Amino acid sequence: MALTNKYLADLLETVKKRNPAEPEFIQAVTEVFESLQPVVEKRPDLVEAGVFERIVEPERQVMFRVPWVDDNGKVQVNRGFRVQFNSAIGPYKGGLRLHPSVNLGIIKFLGFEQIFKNSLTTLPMGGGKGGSDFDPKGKSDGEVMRFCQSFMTELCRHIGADLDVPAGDIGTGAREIGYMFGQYKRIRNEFTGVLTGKGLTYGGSLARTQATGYGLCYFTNEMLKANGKSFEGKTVVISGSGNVAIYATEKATEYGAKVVALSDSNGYIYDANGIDLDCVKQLKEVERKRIKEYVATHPTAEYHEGCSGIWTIKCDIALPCATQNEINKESAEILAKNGCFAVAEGANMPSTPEAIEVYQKNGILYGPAKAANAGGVATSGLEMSQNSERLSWTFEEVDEKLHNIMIEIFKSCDSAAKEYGMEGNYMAGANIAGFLKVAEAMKAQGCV
Ligand code: NDP
Ligand code: 2IT
Repeated sequence: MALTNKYLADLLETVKKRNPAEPEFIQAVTEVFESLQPVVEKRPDLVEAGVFERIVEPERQVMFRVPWVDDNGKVQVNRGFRVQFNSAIGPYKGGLRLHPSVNLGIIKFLGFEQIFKNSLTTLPMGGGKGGSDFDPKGKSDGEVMRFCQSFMTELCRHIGADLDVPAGDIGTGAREIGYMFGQYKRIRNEFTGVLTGKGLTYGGSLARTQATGYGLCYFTNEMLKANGKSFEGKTVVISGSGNVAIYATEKATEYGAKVVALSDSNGYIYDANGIDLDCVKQLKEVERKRIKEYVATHPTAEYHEGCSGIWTIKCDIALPCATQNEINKESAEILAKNGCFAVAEGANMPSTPEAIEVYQKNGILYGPAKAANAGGVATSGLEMSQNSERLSWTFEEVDEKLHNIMIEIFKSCDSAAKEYGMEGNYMAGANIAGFLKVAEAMKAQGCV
């Protein structure tokens, strides 16, 4: 979709000038602006209120030094980030990414996406994101703990249960959240729901671990049903082998699909018999090993070096669950040629704009990240509710709420797309539906 609306095209130029060297952020804004063109035409009041200019500028962003001492007694320095993007509909909410590739532009793209995603969940959460260029891989538990404590020593000044509530993302799982929570509690001398994704013994919610992957499958199932299709008997390829990929594999399998491939940043495994998820959980969640170890116990499975090869495996449904821009035009064309009829995104922005064009040209059903992976943050919202009422709900209760939220998210995307004349374009629907709630709140609250 080209950006032909002059007002948004001019504003995008300003965003580009103001944020040089942030290609991922520009990519995310461009996609949203393209979808919002009919909204600009229909809603001059939102233009008048300056909502578009304001929504692309974070309310606040913090960058800080994170010094820590490694196991050899040497001082290491990482860079920490927290971008508090938008608080129109609730406290800032979004994960913390720990990965060597992290920089301000990546955190801003993630924070920007989070605004619309959180709005779609129907829960009162604003958009934020943070992280560091620290790489937990290959570090000892002691090193990870010292990093997390140093990170939180600064971050704790900027967050709070009613202000900004971080959670996990790439590289930040239960271990890291535990160390960060402990340090927050110690410095602030308060036990509050300041983080989500906490352990079950100290305020975490049942089903939060499963939520993003399960939610992705709940959303995909709705999208398939609405188009006369289902998971039953289908072949599925899932990239990544982290939190999202593992629980997407579990739920897709429960729905009767066969998941035949998973990956990590080194390569991918193909198991024509269907992935043995217990083995993957043991390797990844317990032993923190590489995915290639899978073939040691599954000799009929194959391991291939390199990530993008996973998209050459013939499948019906592709669920990218690793990282941004992992499916480019070429990979999308191979998926289409092999008869793939649905792509739904567990990762944030895993498809390049050119890949999305290929899906659209080939009539591939496309579930965009900000709708399809919203189950994680939605369940974080449910964790916040449980913390506020100092109660904990059963797994079934949380899972049922999550399921209903994903059904509602699909409905909102579907009906916004129809209302704005783009039936079946769930990307446009997600962007419009997510935007409108935040925009109304921003307009109502005046020029802030
Ligand atoms: P994990 O850290 O648990 O797993 C990440 C997985 O993706 C690993 O298999 C990792 O491989 C792979 N990966 C990471 N970076 C790259 C890269 N640059 N190239 C290739 N593979 C890579 O993270 P999650 O499962 O939590 O997150 C996966 C995606 O889902 C991210 O895009 C995240 O933003 C998104 N997401 C996560 C949510 C959550 O609740 N956790 C909620 C919504 C979205 P390796 O081990 O080799 O690094
Ligand atoms: O991208 C995401 O939505 C997440 N990493 C989850 C954020 C959260 O606050 O649970």
